[in-house]
Amino acid sequence: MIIEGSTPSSTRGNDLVKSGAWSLPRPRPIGPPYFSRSQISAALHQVGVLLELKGANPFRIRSYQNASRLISGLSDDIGELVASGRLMDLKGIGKGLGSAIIQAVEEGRWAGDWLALHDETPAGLIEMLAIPGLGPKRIKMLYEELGVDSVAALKSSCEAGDVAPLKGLGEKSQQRMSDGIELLSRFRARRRLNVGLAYGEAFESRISQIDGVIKAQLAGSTRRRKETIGDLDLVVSALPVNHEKVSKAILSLPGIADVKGAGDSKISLILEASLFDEEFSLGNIDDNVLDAIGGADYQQLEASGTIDAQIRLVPPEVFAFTLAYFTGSKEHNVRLRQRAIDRGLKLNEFGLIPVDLAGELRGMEAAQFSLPAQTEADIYRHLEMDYVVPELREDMGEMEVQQLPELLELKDVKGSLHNHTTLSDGEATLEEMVDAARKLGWEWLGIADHSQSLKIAHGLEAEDLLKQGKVIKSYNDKFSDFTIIHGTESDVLEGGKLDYSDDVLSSLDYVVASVHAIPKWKNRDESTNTEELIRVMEHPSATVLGHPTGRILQGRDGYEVDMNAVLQAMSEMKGSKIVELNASPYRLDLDWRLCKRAKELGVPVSINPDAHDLRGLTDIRYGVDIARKGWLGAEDVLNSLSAGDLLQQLAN
Ligand code: DGT
Ligand code: CA
Ligand code: ZN
Repeated sequence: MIIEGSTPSSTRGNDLVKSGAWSLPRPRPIGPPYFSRSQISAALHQVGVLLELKGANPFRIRSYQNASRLISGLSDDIGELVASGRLMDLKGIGKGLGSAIIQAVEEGRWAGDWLALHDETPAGLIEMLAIPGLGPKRIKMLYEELGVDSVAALKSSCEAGDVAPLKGLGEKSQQRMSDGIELLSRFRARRRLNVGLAYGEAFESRISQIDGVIKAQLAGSTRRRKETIGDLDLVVSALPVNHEKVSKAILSLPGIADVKGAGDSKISLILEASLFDEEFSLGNIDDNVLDAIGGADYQQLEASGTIDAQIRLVPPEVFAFTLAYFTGSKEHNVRLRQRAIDRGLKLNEFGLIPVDLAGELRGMEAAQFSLPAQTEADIYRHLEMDYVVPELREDMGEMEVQQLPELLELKDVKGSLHNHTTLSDGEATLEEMVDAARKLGWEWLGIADHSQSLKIAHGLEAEDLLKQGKVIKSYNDKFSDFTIIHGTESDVLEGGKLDYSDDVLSSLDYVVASVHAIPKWKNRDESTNTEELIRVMEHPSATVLGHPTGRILQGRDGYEVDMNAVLQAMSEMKGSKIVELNASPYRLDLDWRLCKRAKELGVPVSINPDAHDLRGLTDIRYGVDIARKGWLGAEDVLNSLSAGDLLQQLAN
């Protein structure tokens, strides 16, 4: 079955071109109005840009740009504006443009010349519009002067140095284009967990509310809480009689930039940020991090970004099997299938089928003989093993271990150590941070502002740090139900030394030692870095190793370091040496694969949002996700301790 209106609106057939936000919006199946105000505005904007690419009359281009702005700034409902005839009265909406809008809103069809404009523009030029900082004028010039007609062609031209000599450009523009292409390809390949979860959870919730849907659940790498996400996978359960209706309703949800395919049981979509009720925002990004991920160009990409989603629509009795299959990981599934084979069973996305009953039958036909499973736990039970939570399904030992660990939960968290205030580069005061931490239900909060040598982050002079200590002490004297714990994020200096004198350092409750001279560390070999990190942690005052590799996800790799050796050395040092799991979704450093190692070595983990504002504290959730993925339980992390127990451990 092909669902009406589901043919991909981009018919150019180039899989590399994620046209996404760059096709004219698709009409909602139920109308009029067939389009929303923001869709009409977006379409006008697109037509303006395409006209510019084509080199149309500047007045004509401007009339589309102005109309787009005008419509997006209106507060009236577009349907009413059209129905009442008031649209044509608006200053700036000419006759031709106005009737095109009316046709779209009332009939769900875009004007023929708008569609033609899309079809006659080379796909590669549209693709190039996604490169941050590159507009239609320059694309047109590159096309005319150099014959550049795709992102790949532009990349080669930049590499060959053909772009710089063009009029009005130069080495700097050429470099900027190169960087933009690199940023775009990185951005398109994978997205960070927080972005995947934001889109995935919003879409899951919208689908759950559709009439006829029994259950909708996010699967794939997002459900397994991988640090980055390729695409979203969702499994939806509904009675077969409702499948057609549910499919149609899914396709009419807001936030769908494009439909790549839609069939009886599988829908393939591109989602965009209009999925969210409120404007999509990831909040403030720490300057240092923003720099590593592409600065303003990155913010532009994120705002207009899209993410692919695969949806499987299945009958309720198959749901648990399909969910398990599409949750993966592939490696975990391979192990499960082998376990099934060993028991004379065949496991697939449709069921767990006794081989002797199904014979030669395949797919859903064979599935009628499946063992029943209401939930995934039933599947594991049939395979004679304990339920494995999604985070652990990576074939990292979960199939062999006698007993799976009881994992940390968000509700176990009583506080976190590494957070900033306005004294260094934070956006909230100490009092505001404490208030927010109390609201999260925490019992204590660690403040570790930057140290004096880190000038760009307004590191504190020793004197100010000590003053901060006095303020904290008087707070703690006043309140008995909440404790502020005083530390510093001491910059690691030349030769593996810590910032501040030993006297100052030993007056604090704890010291987070963090490397910020990333370029220098990236220019050195692994053994030098490893030795230096070990030397840092040997300092009697060094308690927590902050963001241990300095990586920025989707931005830069960390410096080379043998973390196994560092953790091993830390486990043998005198006193309590702690490794940070930085919970910022841009870092998630310590890597989850190494959390398990820290646990085996008995090195406690401190999960830290590294919050620079109030919202930043809530990043703790990603840290908990990654800690779970790394097999950590409440007993393996400092965050679950009471303030008293924590202070005692830190005093060791
Ligand atoms: P991603 O999207 O790259 O972040 O990672 P996943 O894990 O979401 O992978 P994806 O989207 O390719 O597929 C979702 C799940 O579906 C995957 O974790 C396991 C299952 N799956 C997909 N393709 C295969 C396959 O060829 N064989 C097996 N055994 N499982 C597959
Ligand atoms: Ca996926
Ligand atoms: Zn830091």
